[in-house]
Amino acid sequence: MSATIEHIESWLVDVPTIRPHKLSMTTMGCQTLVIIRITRSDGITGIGEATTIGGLSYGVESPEAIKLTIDGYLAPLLQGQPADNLQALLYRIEKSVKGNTFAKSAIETALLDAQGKSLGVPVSALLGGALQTPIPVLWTLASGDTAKDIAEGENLLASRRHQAFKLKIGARELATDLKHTAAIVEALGDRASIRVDVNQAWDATTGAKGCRELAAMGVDLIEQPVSARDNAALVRLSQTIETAILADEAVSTHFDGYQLAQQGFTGAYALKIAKAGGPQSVLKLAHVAQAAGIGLYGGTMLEGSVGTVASLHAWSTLPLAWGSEMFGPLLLKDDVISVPLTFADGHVTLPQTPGLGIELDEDKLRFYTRKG
Ligand code: MUC
Ligand code: MG
Repeated sequence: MSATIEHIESWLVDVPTIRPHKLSMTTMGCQTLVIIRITRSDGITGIGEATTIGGLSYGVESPEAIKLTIDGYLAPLLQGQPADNLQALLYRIEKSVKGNTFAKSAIETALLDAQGKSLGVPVSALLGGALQTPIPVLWTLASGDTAKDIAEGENLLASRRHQAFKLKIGARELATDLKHTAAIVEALGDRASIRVDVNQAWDATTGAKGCRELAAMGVDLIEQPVSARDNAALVRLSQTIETAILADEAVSTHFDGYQLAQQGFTGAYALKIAKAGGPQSVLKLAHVAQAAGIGLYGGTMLEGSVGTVASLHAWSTLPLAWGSEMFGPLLLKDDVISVPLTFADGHVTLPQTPGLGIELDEDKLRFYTRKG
C-alpha cells in the first residue's frame, strides 16, 4: 500500500539579521521563517519554508497568516491522502484554495523534499535535472549608509564571496538616491556588476528620469522602478531605457508573466518561489518568460536556508541570464539547518543528496521558535 500523508507541523521562527536591512518600504532587523514538516505514514519527512518581508509591507500574506493558512486549510486537505503523487496533491490544493502562494510554496517544497527522499533523487532531478549546480549569487548592499555600503562591498570583493551587488533605493529623494548609487558605481563598478531595486517607489515621471540617469552612470539592471499596478509605465521603461528592467512585484505567477509579455515588456523577470507557489510552480513562469524572450533571474523573498535551497533546485534547471540573489541565509545571524550552504567565488553550491539535501537542526529550531 502506498504511503499517506500523516501530519503537518509548522513553526514561526524569528532569526535576527546581521545588520538592519533597509528597503524602500521597511527596515528589517529580524526575519520570520515559517518552517513546516510533513510526515508520511512510511516515516519519510519533508521540510519546507515560507518567508515574506517586513510583516505586510511587501506581500499580502503575513508570517502569522501563512501559518494559519497551512494549519487550518492546506494541512487538512493533505492529511490521509496518498503521498506519492505530487501533481494530484497540488491539484487538490489548487481547486480549494485561491491565492496564498507563500503558504502553498512551503507545502510544495515539503512535498518535493519528501518525494525526492522517497525516490532517492535530489529535488532538481524531480524538476527535470540541473543545468548548473554552483549558482551565481549577488549580495544586497542596504545598510542605508553610502560609506558603510562601500566598505561592505570592498570586504566582500576582497574575500571573493560576491562579484555583483544590488542596492536598495527608493526610500529617499531621487537626487539623494542617485548620488548614493553614483558613489557606489564609482567605488566598486569596475570590479562588480551594480544593480538597483527601487521596490515600486517611483511614479512614472520620476521613473523615467531616474532610470535614464541610472543607465547613464552604468547600472546594469533596474528592478521594479514603478508600482506593480502601473505595468504601462514598466513596459515603456523596458522599451526606452538602455539598461535592462527587471520586473519583480509586477510578476508573481505565469498568468502575470504572460500578461506583461503580451503588453510588450522586454527585460527580465525576478522569479520567486513565494510569489508563484513553490519550486515547481515557479518554473511555469520561467517557461512563459523563455517563450517571450524575457531573461530569467533567481529572486529571493529573503528566505532562510530551507527556502533558499528549494529555490536553488528550481534555478538549477534554468539558464539564468542575470544569475540569482539567493544570499538570504547570509543576512541572518544564525541558521536552522545542520550544515550551512557554501558561498564562495560569487556562487552558492546546491546540495546533491536526495530531496532538498538538508536537515533541520532541532535545537536551533526550538531556540528560535516564537513562544506563545
Ligand atoms: C526584493 O524586493 O527583491 C531581495 C533582495 C533583497 O535585498 O530584498 C529582496 C526583496
Ligand atoms: Mg525586488
